[in-house]
Amino acid sequence: MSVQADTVRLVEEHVAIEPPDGVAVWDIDPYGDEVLADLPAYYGELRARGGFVYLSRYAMLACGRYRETKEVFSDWQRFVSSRGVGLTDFKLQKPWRPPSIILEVDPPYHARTRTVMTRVMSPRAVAELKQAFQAAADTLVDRLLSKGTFDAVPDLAEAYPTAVFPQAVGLTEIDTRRLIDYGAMVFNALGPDNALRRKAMARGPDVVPWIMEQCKRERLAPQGFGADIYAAADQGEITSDEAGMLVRSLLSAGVDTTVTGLGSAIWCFAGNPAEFDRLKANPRLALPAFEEALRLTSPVHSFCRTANQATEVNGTPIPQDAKILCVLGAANLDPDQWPQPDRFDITRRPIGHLAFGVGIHNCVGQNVARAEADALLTAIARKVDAIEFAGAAVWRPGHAIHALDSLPVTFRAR
Ligand code: OVV
Repeated sequence: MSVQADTVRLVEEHVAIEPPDGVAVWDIDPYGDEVLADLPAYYGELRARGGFVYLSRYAMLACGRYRETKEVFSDWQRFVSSRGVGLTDFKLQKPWRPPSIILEVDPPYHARTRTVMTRVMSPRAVAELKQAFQAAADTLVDRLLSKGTFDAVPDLAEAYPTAVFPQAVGLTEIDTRRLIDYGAMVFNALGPDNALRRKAMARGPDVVPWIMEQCKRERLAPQGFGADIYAAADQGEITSDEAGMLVRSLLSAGVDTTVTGLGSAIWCFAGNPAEFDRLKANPRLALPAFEEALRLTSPVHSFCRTANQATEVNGTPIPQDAKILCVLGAANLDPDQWPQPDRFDITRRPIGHLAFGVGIHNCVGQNVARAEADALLTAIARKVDAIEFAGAAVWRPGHAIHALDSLPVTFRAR
């Protein structure tokens, strides 16, 4: 029996490439506990080693400089998503669930599903939710102020999106735990079969059947993103099976991401009281502040692409079939792109950050995420005088998500 199941070279799930000429070989495990416990340190080391590094443990490439990461992410023809955006190459190994019909596909198929989702979460559609989002934010912030000291991960970051997003989708049964745990499965499935992935996947038998049930038309409210997706099926734009799969995408990507982004935004303000003072003085900075918190903390820290052909990026040869770990979190802190990258500056307006990705697969729900953040940070700016740490912030290891596990804070009323 192998006692080293977690330290063997895990390459059977994708094509093992040889290190290209001029690329540094790095024997780090980017999915190891030590790395995931301190991502910013790893980001800096990754960028320092070059535009690309060869991860010997996985026989694949990684990039973390802004220029290369953006180029790989921007070119869906050379760097495909249809072979999976995690370590598994769907050409070689069966994915753990039927692939997403929007994330894990390429053009031309991608355009059809993407068009539906773009319309369903258009600025106009999201604007209609603003009042409900603001009312829920005001109520939650009042409740948190009456508590005073609380853990901002469960009590704020998880509480807010799960109070507004499932309703926006039109779920008629809301199970916060299962929604959050499904996100943890989907994102941790992108990494190797290690203890972290197994722990998340262990929730599958309880969570997956429940999620799939909620995607059915008869389970969804007559109004909401879910109903709007099924309306596209009525128009013949997609099939009704595809509609169910797109609802699954909403539930895959819409909960843990916003939970994480909002929690990390509060962490940014707790650590930067002068920036919180600027937000209080001008609550209209709520959105630019959220954008900056996304750049600084990158809720989705990494996604992979697969090179569908031999090519070259900024002088580095890329072998055909290479998996490339694109470390968005590292690109968002690249000093060649961002002056004083580690500074939280709510007026920076970090146009071009990669926290929502870039290219044809960039986050289709970003208007919804921004609407949630705008409502919540606006409520906080109006009602809260100070945000103080009430204990140590603890980060949670994740194969793709960079999230807080615990954030004890005190809200002082204005
Ligand atoms: C993890 C993730 C991100 C974006 C979309 C999806 C999943 C999906 O299931 O479509």
